[in-house]
Amino acid sequence: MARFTSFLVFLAILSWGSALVNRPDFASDILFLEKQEEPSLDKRDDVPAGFVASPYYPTPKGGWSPSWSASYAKAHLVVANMTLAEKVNLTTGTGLLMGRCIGNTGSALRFGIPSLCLQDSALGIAATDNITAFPAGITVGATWNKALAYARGAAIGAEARGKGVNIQLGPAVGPLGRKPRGGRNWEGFGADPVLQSWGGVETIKGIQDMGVIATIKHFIANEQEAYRMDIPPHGLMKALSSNLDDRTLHELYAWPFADGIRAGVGAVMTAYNDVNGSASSQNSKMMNGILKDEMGFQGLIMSDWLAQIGGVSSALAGLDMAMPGDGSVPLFGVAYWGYELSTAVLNGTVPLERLNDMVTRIVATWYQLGQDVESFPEPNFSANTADASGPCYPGALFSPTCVVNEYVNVQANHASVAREVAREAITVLKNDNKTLPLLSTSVLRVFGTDAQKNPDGINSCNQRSCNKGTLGMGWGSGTANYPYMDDPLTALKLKAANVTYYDTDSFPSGITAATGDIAMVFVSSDSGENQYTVEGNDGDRKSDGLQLWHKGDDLIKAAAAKYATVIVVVHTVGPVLVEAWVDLPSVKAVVFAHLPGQEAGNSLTDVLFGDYSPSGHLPYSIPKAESDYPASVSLMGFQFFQVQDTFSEGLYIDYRYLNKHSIAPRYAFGHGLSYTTFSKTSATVTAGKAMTSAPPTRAPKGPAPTYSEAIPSPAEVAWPTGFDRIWRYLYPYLDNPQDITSTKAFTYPVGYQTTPQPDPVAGGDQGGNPALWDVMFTISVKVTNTGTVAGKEVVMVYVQYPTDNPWDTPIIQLRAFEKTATLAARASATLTLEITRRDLSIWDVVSQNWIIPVSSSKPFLFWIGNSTAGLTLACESLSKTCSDGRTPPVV
Ligand SMILES: *[C@@H]1O[C@H](CO)[C@@H](O)[C@H](O)[C@H]1NC(C)=O
Ligand SMILES: *[C@@H]1O[C@H](CO)[C@@H](O)[C@H](O)[C@H]1NC(C)=O
Ligand SMILES: *[C@@H]1O[C@H](CO)[C@@H](O)[C@H](O)[C@H]1NC(C)=O
Ligand SMILES: *[C@@H]1O[C@H](CO)[C@@H](O)[C@H](O)[C@H]1NC(C)=O
Ligand SMILES: *[C@@H]1O[C@H](CO)[C@@H](O)[C@H](O)[C@H]1NC(C)=O
Ligand SMILES: *[C@@H]1O[C@H](CO)[C@@H](O)[C@H](O)[C@H]1NC(C)=O
Ligand SMILES: *[C@@H]1O[C@H](CO)[C@@H](O)[C@H](O)[C@H]1NC(C)=O
Ligand SMILES: *[C@@H]1O[C@H](CO)[C@@H](O)[C@H](O)[C@H]1NC(C)=O
Ligand SMILES: CC(=O)N[C@H]1CO[C@H](CO)[C@@H](O)[C@@H]1O
Repeated sequence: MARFTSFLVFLAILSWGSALVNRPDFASDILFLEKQEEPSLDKRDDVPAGFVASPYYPTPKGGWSPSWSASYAKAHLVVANMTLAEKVNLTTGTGLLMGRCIGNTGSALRFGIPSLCLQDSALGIAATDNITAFPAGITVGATWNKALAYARGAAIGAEARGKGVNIQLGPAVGPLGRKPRGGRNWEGFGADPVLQSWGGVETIKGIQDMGVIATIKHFIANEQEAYRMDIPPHGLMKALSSNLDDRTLHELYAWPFADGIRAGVGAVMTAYNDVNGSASSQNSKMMNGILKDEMGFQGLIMSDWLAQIGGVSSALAGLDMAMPGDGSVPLFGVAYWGYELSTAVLNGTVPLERLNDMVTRIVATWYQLGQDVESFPEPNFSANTADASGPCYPGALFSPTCVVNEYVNVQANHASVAREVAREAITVLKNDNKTLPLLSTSVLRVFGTDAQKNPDGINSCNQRSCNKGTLGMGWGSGTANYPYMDDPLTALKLKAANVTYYDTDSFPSGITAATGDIAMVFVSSDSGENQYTVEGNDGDRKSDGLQLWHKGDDLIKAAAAKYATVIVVVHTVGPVLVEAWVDLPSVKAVVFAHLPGQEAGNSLTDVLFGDYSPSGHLPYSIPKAESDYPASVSLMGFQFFQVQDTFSEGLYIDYRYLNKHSIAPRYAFGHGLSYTTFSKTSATVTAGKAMTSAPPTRAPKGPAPTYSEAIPSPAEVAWPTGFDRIWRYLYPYLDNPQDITSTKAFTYPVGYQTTPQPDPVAGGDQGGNPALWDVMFTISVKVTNTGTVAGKEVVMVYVQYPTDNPWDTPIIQLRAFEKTATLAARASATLTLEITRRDLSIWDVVSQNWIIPVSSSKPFLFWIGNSTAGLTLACESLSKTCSDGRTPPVV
């Protein structure tokens, strides 16, 4: 119980109050409001006018996608022979702290299916030892390197497997980064759906190639931390409602999920927030409709931890796995599923067909990832303690003792992958007079507590919930323990002979700067998950905003007043404002190192001293003022009953908004300097599939497994004789199952039906209609290193719609990118980039389909560059010609 976190205790105590209140059982407010007898605290406010939480029933069954048919065939045989208890076991977690992992399902050992181990995080194996603390997602985004994203994913997958993790809880592609202050943006890859998609897809492929189930999360529109849950610390309020329109949902927030599903991701995790007033864990439109029908998702949907707020409602809306199993109050042995799901099946309220689909999806995913092999380890670590032995079930009052930690070292050579990602993410925003790279003879005066490891211990703050020492990751569940921290100061001392460190965030008095001395100032901006408030920031960057923490602006200004040459190194979760100092004459260089994880030091000096030319590019824009963003992306404060967060900016986030309003950013999305220069020549565009406004008609769904629908015998969920039960552990069993009868007809949600919906036109296979990924245009461009040192260049393609496009659409949108290998001076390489049907389409809410605004007279323009700024080279869709020297489409 050593790591029994304060959060959990806090949660258990405070949520007792809300436990006394029943939870809504239906998937939408509108429906829920009809249940007059429910206590008023459960009432959700109406969503703003114009938003609807429409019902979508029943849950489409999994198993019809050809790429999953072998796994579903195996699952079918097994599930057909399972008892009700075995089925319920696999759908429900055993309870918080009721097993070694963050989440543990019940088992079905008769079929060789163990308790499945679910473990955070998106950047490594959380809460354990002998692992690698990889750079965060935002750092991967800044590399713009798909191969590196894959390598990191594969390394995370290998570590998960080595520890016996069945389901890794990453990658995070939601939040998308709509709100620059949002607390968990850094777990994802950047404030653009295409960049976010690639990060997610390559991570999924990497993890799953190691036989570990990846989890894409958090579905969906989870864009701020405060008020995200309808439990404490925010009192007895409903979780906030993200209210967004269908087109914005499709073109921004759901886009990376569609790609992740197309890549075959095994699991999706819901968000805490409501969407249009209906909780994500029981939103039938989102789970049944969008994920399972339109996107053809074949795997399992799990709740975020304690995000489930109703049993029957979540089952009918498409949830497949309840995590960690507990109902609204953890650690009391109370659940919405487990024994309650057994009841709901026996009394006929939840159709057995739905339970069979849940279990088939879970078992098929287990087969799909090849986890039925002997060699897949059982968990050999504990997320609950660092001790070798301890209670097997720390959440129980009395627990047997187990060997819980075997300290298996799973690091292999992953430190080099981590270092490569951290290095390639390093983004040089400014480098006047070639101040960088430094020489080993440079005299360095280093300022800022961020330059060296946390003196209290690198893991001294629970889930990194402090900003002390080098900032390698944000805080919360999206973290991992550092096995070590290679900090910048140590690395600088290895490279330069004359380094003096001032371990302070306020500029020391009495400093004299000798001619030629270089001041290097380390500053940071942190954020994380809402269960911790760090220096006034409750997850989101509430108190510090987009300013540097610890008065970093003042430290830089003071250094700039003394030294002729100042280099600023920023460790940050997202955009920070640099206006206070960036134009000071002595601030010669600005380097964003993002969140490098354990490899913060040598990865930085690799670039600072010129062993590698920088090739990181910003995964977001840096504006001149926070007011340059739309007001609707500010953090939402308290509102009675429920916070209504309306996405009124629609498609216009980050550069899409700045461009629309001709607001020049300080540093554009994609900006990043190199020690060399590149030219882009010989651009060509060739047409692929013929342009038609609508995609070819989808194929109908194939068959899914079917089972007997007879309600099982109550005896299947009776306690086995002589069963040694653990108090508070969640079981599928009932004391008197034979007594369960359907006493009154169940009032199903409005819109509930058991007849399948017609196949959505936009669906067809995993991700959607396969034709959406047809290549419509192929662009190629020759990149030449025109400078004197080796380096890598990123080529981005931004699509501009025809000028007669009737839909209000952002001026330019990133649609493809590629990065060269290292190019020696004067060397060149030709990159090929593909533009798909979806890349040219808008989501038409009327036809519920992706439509290309085909024009016979006005072309699509494909802008080729390395950021949104200074685009002058473009290819045209109609003439198939490319030309340089054009007027940039945006400032
Ligand atoms: C939310 O409401 C908007 C506006 O009516 C609608 O376009 C959208 O489809 C709704 N989303 C969901 C998930 O119900
Ligand atoms: C399921 O039961 C049938 C007969 O009832 C048997 O033939 C089959 O092998 C069983 N399958 C498994 C996986 O146990
Ligand atoms: C359900 O899972 C638990 C372990 O979590 C196990 O003890 C029990 O035997 C399982 N029940 C069945 C019917 O397999
Ligand atoms: C069936 O059981 C579930 C779970 O206890 C309950 O929510 C539901 O109301 C019950 N249905 C009927 C008709 O009693
Ligand atoms: C890593 O594992 C070894 C045993 O192989 C153990 O001695 C060591 O304490 C572990 N490291 C940590 C940080 O727990
Ligand atoms: C670069 O250095 C030259 C002289 O060494 C100086 O005139 C110029 O202002 C410097 N430029 C910047 C941007 O610092
Ligand atoms: C470091 O540089 C300073 C000049 O800034 C010089 O006075 C000092 O002697 C140097 N120290 C060493 C060890 O070279
Ligand atoms: C970015 O593109 C511009 C224009 O082609 C080029 O001059 C510059 O060298 C490129 N910069 C980087 C860092 O690749
Ligand atoms: C309990 C268990 O299965 N422990 C395993 C943990 O992983 C190591 C290495 O794969 C195995 O040797 C242990 O048996």
